[in-house]
Amino acid sequence: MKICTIGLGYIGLPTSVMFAKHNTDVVGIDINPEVIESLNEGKIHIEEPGLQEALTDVVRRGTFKASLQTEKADAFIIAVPTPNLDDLHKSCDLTYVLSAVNAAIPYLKKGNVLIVESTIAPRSMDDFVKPLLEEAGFVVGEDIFLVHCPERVLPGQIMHELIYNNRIVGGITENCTEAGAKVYETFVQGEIIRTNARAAEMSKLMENTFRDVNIALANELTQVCNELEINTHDVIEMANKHPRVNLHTPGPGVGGHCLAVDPYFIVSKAPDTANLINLSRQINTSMPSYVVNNINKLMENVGGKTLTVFGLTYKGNVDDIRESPAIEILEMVKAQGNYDVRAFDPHVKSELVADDMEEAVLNSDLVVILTDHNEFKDLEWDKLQRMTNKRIFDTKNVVHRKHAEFDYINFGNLHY
Ligand code: SAJ
Repeated sequence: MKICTIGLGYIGLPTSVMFAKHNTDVVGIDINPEVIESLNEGKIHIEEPGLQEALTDVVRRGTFKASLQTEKADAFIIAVPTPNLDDLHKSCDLTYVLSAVNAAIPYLKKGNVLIVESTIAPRSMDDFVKPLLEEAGFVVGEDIFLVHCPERVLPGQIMHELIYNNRIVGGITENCTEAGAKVYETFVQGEIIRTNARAAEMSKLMENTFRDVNIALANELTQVCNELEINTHDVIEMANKHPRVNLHTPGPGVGGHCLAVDPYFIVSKAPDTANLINLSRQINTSMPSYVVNNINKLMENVGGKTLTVFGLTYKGNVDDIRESPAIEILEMVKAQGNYDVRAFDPHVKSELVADDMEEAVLNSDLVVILTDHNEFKDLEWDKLQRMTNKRIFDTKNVVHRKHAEFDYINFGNLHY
């Protein structure tokens, strides 16, 4: 089998490499010439455990190559971004998906499978993708097998989850579903769940929406607890001892290209009905302001002038800053103009961050932890000794080992 993947980002590249590892010929397409060049030299352009070794192997074996130019194949897999549009309900922008489908069409032949892995709004396959193939003269379900197979892997664990997670395969027709399932049987060891395209679209969106709504509940709980002087984390720990309760973890907001995006795809398709989903988004997007208000209070009562932000990525142990609440908080405190603001993140290489921890905290009045990197769990306290005011504000409840000299303020149990 030969596979042509379109889009070599966080999902498309690991997926391509995984197929290539399992004796499939893969050509990966991307519009970025630098990405193509680097991949053909065997170098990855994103951080993901296990990916570099796997790429080196498949480039050496010649089962993977990257190219700017689409090629004929047996199956085409589209894994391009689907951002939010800048409209009232932040609906799903299908531009990249539809242009990838258009790029594949001239190379399609009878019997090919066309799979969309990108996260898309409900009904996108039926209402937008299928018509493009029909306009090109194909009968879907007879000539071309059209499938939505949403990616559901967790950044940081992609190489493992690609193999062991269950996979939802939703075809336009039953023939399509079967053809799609065969493609993934190449390496998937989880269950391959067969369904239709619409249910596959909605199921993927609801997985992330479930998490977003539950995080909103935890974030609301924190604010209520802080108002009533109750320790949120104690409450969560106790409540979660109940066999049917699973309260999520509060934090400075919800980031990444999934949870902060996907719920809007549902809201925009059913704006008068999806009320809880919409409200949860509002609660989670208000968290950066809540954090900044608390930073201001903490700085005010020591007359603080210098602030250090620890962690800019949207979650721990990744290098991804997309939709990161930490970046939003950094921008908000900078825009206020009240403090000299520094940032430190061992996973981010950018002019935004200081080179090392000691330099970032020199004369600082407050360190605010915004990301649960391992480096912050076990803080190297000796590197923080040159702070002016030794105060740590931990919005992720991440610091395991405390230090008697430092005033430790937990987000779920605020004191000023
Ligand atoms: N977060 C909290 N509290 C929590 C859990 C997470 O504040 O209790 C925050 C994180 O800090 C982060 C955001 O939520 O800012 C999202 O993090 P995440 O780890 O929940 O999710 P993602 O975006 O890295 O990956 C999710 C995964 N979905 C689910 O776990 C249901 C992944 O399986 C999906 O493949 C991915 O979205 C996607 O591509 O849709």
